[in-house]
Amino acid sequence: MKLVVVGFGQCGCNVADTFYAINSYAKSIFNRRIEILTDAFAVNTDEADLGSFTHIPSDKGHRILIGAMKTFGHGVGKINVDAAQIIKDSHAVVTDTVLKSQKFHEADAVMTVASGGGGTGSGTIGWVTKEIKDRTDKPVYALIVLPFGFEERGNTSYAAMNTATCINTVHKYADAVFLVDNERFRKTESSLVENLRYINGEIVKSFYDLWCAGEERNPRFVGSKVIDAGDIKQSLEGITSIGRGQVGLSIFSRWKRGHFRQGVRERGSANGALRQAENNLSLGIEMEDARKSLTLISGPKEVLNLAMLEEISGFLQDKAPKAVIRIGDYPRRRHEIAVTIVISQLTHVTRLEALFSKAEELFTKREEITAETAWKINQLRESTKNIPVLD
Ligand SMILES: Nc1nc2c(ncn2[C@@H]2O[C@H](COP(=O)(O)OP(=O)(O)OP(=O)(O)O)[C@@H](O)[C@H]2O)c(=O)[nH]1
Ligand SMILES: [Mg+2]
Repeated sequence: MKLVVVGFGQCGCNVADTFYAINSYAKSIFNRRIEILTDAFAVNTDEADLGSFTHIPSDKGHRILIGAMKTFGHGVGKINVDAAQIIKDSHAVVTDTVLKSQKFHEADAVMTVASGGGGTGSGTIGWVTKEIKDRTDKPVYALIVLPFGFEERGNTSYAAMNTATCINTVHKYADAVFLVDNERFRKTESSLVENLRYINGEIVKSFYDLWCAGEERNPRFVGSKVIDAGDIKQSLEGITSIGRGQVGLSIFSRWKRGHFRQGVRERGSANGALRQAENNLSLGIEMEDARKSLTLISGPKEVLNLAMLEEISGFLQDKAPKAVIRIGDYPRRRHEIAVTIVISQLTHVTRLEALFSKAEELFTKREEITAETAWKINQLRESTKNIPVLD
């Protein structure tokens, strides 16, 4: 499956940049020689942020600065309402650039990416998602990054309020909304920069085999149950989570193949990768709330067998009895078994419900705080009304 990726705000641009990098890796003659992106774009109100990543080409057709007349290139400082206004005035620049990009016709879908917690990304992604959706037949998938837990604390957390309004908007227009919860990937001992780099890597890695599988042209690596763009489109709808797990195979395994114990070991590895994928899901969910699921198992051709697919399919049917289950294989990897799972059309997500109710509480509180602040400032002015001002 080939995508056009458009990142908004700092987080969105960083993730889009990581997608760009993995596409270059996939295309390399030393690797898969597969193209999974037709192009990638970065959109921001902050000029400095647009210069802070490395892979997306640095011409102004790929790194798009919006709202310069209003922000002077300095961002919107978490106020997503301002960003939403800016994109309403300048959305044509972004949408035209994406739709007129050279290989747009080759793309199977568009992916828009932003964090929920910032101002620019969360305020602009919804409008552009809507515009692209209105002007093309291709599906548009949004990827929203949820804030770390600490960012949502307090009575004035923009992170919670912005994320809630962002998801509410994007959910209305996108065909599917991938949610990635920063909190699920956090490494307490590492710096913030390392955390973000690690999370962006994990996000992009989890899509890698999935996008590659249907683009594979070398018959040696084409699965017997191929997952192509059609399967992926049918499997994605509404709130969606993705996860990936991988278990290494012993370097001696190819010589022991055929022995009954080796078969058991390999099935164990597939099982381990599946459990890891479940644990690594980008959003904490209950699988029974899903109505669609897609699984891709990737490993050496001789290792992938029907019994493995059957076992994984049985596991998913037990866990998500109301979901349509699609499963496929991709005989690509040599030294490991990797499993990617996509859980979609979720009907209930505790994390999201908690976030919406927290945001609602914060919006009410913010009105109270604004009214109280105005009253107190007025009082302060009153108390100085008999003191002369040096005009
Ligand atoms: N996973 C991940 N999260 C990020 C990254 N950068 C920022 N975040 C998260 O995104 C939120 C902040 O949003 P940003 O993307 O920095 O904000 P923005 O869209 O640029 O908006 P403004 O700077 O307010 O104009 C916080 O919740 C951060 O934890 C990143 O590279 N990766
Ligand atoms: Mg920013």
